[in-house]
Amino acid sequence: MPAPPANKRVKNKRISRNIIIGSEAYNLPPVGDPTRPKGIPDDHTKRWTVYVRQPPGDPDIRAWLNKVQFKIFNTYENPLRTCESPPFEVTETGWGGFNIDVRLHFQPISGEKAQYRQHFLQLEKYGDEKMQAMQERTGCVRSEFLEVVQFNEPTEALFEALTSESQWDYLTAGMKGAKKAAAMAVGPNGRPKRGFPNGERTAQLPEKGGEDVPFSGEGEDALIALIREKIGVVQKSLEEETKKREETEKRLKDLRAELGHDAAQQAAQQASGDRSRRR
Ligand code: SLL
Repeated sequence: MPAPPANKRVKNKRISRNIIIGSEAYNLPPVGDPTRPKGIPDDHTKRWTVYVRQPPGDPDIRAWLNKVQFKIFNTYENPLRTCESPPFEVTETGWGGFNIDVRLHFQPISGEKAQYRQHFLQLEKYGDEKMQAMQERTGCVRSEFLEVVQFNEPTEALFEALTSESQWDYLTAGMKGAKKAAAMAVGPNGRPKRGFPNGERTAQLPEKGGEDVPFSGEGEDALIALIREKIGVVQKSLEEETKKREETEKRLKDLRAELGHDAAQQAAQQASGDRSRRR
């Protein structure tokens, strides 16, 4: 099968993906503390990481995301940091928060231009008392936002990638044997997967059924045979009923004829009686 073209678009389709854009910051041990890492400027009080991640269990971000650039504060060395592959993150040390430009570059098959997001690097505690107590206890300040990326009328190649079962392969990548087989038998929605075991999508039913395979060619044949048998039963009883109806109709006709004859006589008698009484 040739690869779908990267310029043809799938009309009236929109596919969305969620990503998490966030940062986490930890206090550095103070200057003079033997555990403070060497080579960090004295005025730096935090170590932080800014990142783009996929929500756990979501389809593979790599299906559509090619690379991420983080534009950090311009006093840093090489402030435009490029991550060509996961993890899409930058770790640095510093003393203050600032806005970070996040540039999302899509896979070439998508034919999409880069998109921009912003994330404020939050270093200080924030939120309600309970939240700040937690930040104090763990020594970690985290700030995360869910971002949605929408693909309107994606290219055929991107559509293929965003609908492919292989987007979940990463979930079973580390598994082996029975565990992997069990995990692969169900899709991300917990239902048995459609298609062939090699992940090829198809409307074709698998030949044989099984515990995890409720619909199969075998099952379909059995169902057709059952339906044919029941059609036969219905046909037979229809014939019987038709015969009964014909018999009943015939009896009714005979009875009417008989009754008609009697009724006519009766009416005639009554009429003559009436006449005799009037006289
Ligand atoms: C702003 N909040 O947005 C201020 C500036 C800059 C923080 C914050 C160290 C940088 C370095 C650092 O943490 N800078 O060492 O280059 O205007």
